[in-house]
Amino acid sequence: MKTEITELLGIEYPVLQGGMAWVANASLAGAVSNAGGLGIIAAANAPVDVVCDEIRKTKELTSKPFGVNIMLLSPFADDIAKLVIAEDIKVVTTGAGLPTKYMKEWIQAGITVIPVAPSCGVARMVQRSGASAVIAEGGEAGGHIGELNTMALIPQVCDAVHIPVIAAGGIADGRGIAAAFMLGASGVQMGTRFLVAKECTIHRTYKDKILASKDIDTMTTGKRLGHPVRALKTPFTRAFQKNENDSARTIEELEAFGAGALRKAVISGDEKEGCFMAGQCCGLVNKEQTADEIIRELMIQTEEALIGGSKWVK
Ligand code: TUI
Repeated sequence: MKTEITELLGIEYPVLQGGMAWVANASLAGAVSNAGGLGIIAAANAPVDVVCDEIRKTKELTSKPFGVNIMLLSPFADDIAKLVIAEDIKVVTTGAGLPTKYMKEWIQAGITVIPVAPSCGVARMVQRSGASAVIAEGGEAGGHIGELNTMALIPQVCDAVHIPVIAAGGIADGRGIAAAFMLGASGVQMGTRFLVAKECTIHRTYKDKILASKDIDTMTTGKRLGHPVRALKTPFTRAFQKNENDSARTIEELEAFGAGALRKAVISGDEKEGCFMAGQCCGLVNKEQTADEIIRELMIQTEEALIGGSKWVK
């Protein structure tokens, strides 16, 4: 499948794997890249040496292109920004903020920069600072999200910028990919579907919860902190919501309550204190497959949906 995105990134299929914090490591990224998509390592809140290790491991696992996602709220973002240049990383995606101050140096180093934008304004800003493409992520996505949903966001971002648009948020199968193309995107980014990839090393409980989840099983918390996060409904997210609605709780108390919760879900499958981030499409994710099987199935379904769509045309 050839699109502006496969050409830009030198990959076979227009599928990027989300840069999921604590989840997207060398094992997953290497497998997705080997399957013809773009595997992405998440720098998350990790220090440079940890991210560097994952980069080196990924280089051993695949000779195909892969990317690094920089979470801009990370205390180590400045260091990771330098690391991607030193390690000759070809593709950088960013999330949770504006990467403006790093753009010049990255572009000079020949890096293809693809920031996440939750709105047209942010998409225009990153285009102006030299982004090669933009990931327009709707609020159906798991993790830290913006306000708009994918269906409304994608066509508006496509109209707002001239760089290629990658759709994210709520996409888990070929119908979603075909729909994203219809809205004007030339690629997709998927996170939740890859949580249950065989090469994804998250705790067994996290995978089982995704496999068992249905449409209404996610919720958002953290609006009061200025960074809403979508995750599976669990005792933790319900307790967080209760604290958030309690005006006696300070921002600091809330931050402390949430600290480390994603790690607890990923590493120890802790159902009481873990935050199991997931998108609204979790109900579509019902089986474990290798990254290769996932991407092959997605591409067959996408082709079927795109060809099938012509039945509406007289
Ligand atoms: O970044 C994500 N998803 C994430 S990051 C993350 S780690 C985290 N955990 C707890 C709290 C905060 C972060 C878990 N999931 N997706 C991409 C994304 N970027 N979503 C929204 C944005 C975004 C928001 C504002 C991008 C740019 C932006 O710019 C405007 C501004 O004011 O900075």
